[in-house]
Amino acid sequence: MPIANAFLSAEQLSEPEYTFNLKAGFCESCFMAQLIDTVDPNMLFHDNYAYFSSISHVMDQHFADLANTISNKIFYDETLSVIEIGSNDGILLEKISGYSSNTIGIEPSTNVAAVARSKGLDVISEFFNEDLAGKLFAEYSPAQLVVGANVLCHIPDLNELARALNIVLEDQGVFIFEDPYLLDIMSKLAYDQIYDEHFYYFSITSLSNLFERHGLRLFRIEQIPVHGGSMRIYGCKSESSRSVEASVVNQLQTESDYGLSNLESYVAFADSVKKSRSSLVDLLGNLQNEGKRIVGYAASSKGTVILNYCGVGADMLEYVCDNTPSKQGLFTPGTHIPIVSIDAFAADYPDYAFVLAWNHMKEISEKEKEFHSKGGRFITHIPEACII
Ligand code: DWN
Ligand code: SAH
Repeated sequence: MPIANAFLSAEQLSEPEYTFNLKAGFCESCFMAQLIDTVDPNMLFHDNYAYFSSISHVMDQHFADLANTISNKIFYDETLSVIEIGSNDGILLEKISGYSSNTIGIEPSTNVAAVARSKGLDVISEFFNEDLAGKLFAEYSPAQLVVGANVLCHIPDLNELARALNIVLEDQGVFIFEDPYLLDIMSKLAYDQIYDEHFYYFSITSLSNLFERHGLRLFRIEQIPVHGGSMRIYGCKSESSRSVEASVVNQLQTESDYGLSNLESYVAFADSVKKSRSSLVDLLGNLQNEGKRIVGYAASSKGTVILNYCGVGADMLEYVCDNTPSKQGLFTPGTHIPIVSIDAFAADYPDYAFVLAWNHMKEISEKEKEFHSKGGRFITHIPEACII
């Protein structure tokens, strides 16, 4: 599998592409689902990171709501700092800064961090780790909150991450993370969440085990609909005065009932993924045989997984359109399909658009009413291959 966000220029098409063995495993001791072979984070998060969080209106509203929740329910001392890990182009950091003047973003991908800085935000371009935690503690006040969206699963050494949290957090401080949720991935067959940047696929069971090893604990969880099904976790130091809420206990039971701690559940998932691939390939192949024009919609990281795993290439999809200006003019990793603007899509509608960011289906279909009204149809593979 190529690196999911390593989109290629025309010149790079003739050069060899870096690939790695994409394999997910499951630990029968701590119940963590994770990648077996991993890619060095420096190859993933750098000065040309392809994903700009602010491309989605729905995500913008989601983060406005999160900032509001944080300021109402979590902040307890305005002299303490607030740290956001993986602040990207500042989509959440900017909103939190509206409620706290002592806010700092940590973002190793320098190109997206530069966008956040251009909004006047304070961002350190480094990986969050134990070393940086020590520096933050020395230079800023202890943290009343460490928050991160879609970043915890991007950090290969979670034991170090937990140690770093212990360093920066004030004794009553809170951490909040939201990431794709394993139970959603398994129940929706969202195997495209499995790629290089996502080192882990979290359950409340595996996260509780991780944090308990480090004198930390979860006290609240909330299931949220973004990115196809995510979990927001609230945690604190073990000795904090916050009591564990029913949401945590109930979810542990739900996971146990589902069989998230049993290897058989993962073997069954792997079988279902293979069937999902076959039905998608059949659907696309039949449409192609009927002479239909099919394109991809959204050059997402997940799209790289679907296209490469299912063997869907430039012979099947005319192009992939995407609203990120810096992706346009490039080619998809591994499959080398040209990426064009949404304007190019609108200028000459195809018969079908295969949505490679199914998590944004609602937002995309609302934007593309005209495509639909002119007879165009979307294809999705989640939870099963179908035309909508
Ligand atoms: O975890 C991660 C999430 C938060 O973002 C990262 N590892 C990388 C990235 O994953 P992704 O690339 O799969 O993210 P999305 O948000 O599912 O994909 C968005 C892509 O879709 C972007 O390239 C923009 C495009 N898009 C579009 O063309 N029109 C998105 C929307 C909402 C649209 O209306
Ligand atoms: N929080 C944003 C961005 C998610 S993409 C959102 O939800 O939309 C993941 C981001 O985490 C990238 O911008 C990446 O550069 C950053 N990241 C990866 N590893 C990190 C680490 N160790 N510390 C801080 N940020 C990291």
